Amino acid sequence: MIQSPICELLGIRYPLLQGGMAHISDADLAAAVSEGGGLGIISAAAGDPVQLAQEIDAIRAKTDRPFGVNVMLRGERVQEVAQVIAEKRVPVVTTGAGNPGSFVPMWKEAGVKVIPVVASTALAKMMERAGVTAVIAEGGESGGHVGELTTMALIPQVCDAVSIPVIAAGGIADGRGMAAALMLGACGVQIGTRFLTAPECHIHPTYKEKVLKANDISTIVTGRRLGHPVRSLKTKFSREYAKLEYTTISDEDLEAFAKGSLRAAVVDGDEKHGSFLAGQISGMVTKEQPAAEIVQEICTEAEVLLKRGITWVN
Ligand code: TUI
Repeated sequence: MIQSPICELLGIRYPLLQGGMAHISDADLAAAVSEGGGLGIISAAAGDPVQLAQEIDAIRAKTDRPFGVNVMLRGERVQEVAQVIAEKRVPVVTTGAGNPGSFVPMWKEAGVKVIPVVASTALAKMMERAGVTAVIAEGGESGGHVGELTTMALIPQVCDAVSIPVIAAGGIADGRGMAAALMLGACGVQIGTRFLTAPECHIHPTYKEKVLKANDISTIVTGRRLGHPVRSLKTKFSREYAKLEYTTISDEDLEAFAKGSLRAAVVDGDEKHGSFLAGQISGMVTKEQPAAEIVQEICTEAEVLLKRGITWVN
């Protein structure tokens, strides 16, 4: 059994976190992951503090195990969302798409363990100085908002830069990826895309179908022009957006073109207007599988690989 320092730190059985996917990760998915021995994470990206409080109550009704809430720092009503997390004394908070520095003291005071997502060594070091519990270093293979570096390049550099635990994310879908991340110095992994096809993940069936049909070159990064690159599945919408970025369209019109696209994908399965966020490993997601089984399968696979080592090394 793989037991790393973050298991004890977070009170979990397996060092595997489920990504807090915007408009996707709810109490059902997060509870299933936490019950399976990982850390389930609810997304607060919808920016509705009342709904977040309900989701927190819902997961507490489903499981006694630890869970987390993810705050998308570019999202709406971030201050109120941050306050709900402190008031509800959520066990763990993860953050994405920015620097959560101003919220760290409030969360720490409330006993919330803070684990920011970083895409560079600079932010990782700043976060360590702010007193966070650990960092998630996320490579650009991931779905959604992406940084510039790959997981392969980012993880060892972040591990060298800080002394707190580093959790790897981006491009990890199975035990091979997990074992590799641990060899790079990470003490755990965060996985998003693989959970999209779990029965506890309530996205539109078209979204699931698109992930299941994806291959290695099915994703595209758009949004660089506006400073927030996002990886999604190639669709009519994402290809059109990619083209528009290189035209004289105004930033406002470009932004308006993508408004509501996450909900259009998740809720409506709308291929014309939807942004189906997914990582480069979508091609490795080939079946529907319960979330708890995913957690256990990945960790068992990694354990076997790490124990066996590489057979041609004497
Ligand atoms: O945040 C994510 N992934 C996301 S957020 C999201 S919602 C969204 N909706 C519409 C448009 C764009 C996004 C979907 N997926 N992952 C964590 C992550 N954080 N990846 C990269 C970063 C990051 C990048 C730069 C974190 C910090 C950072 O620092 C810059 C700064 O502000 O200092």
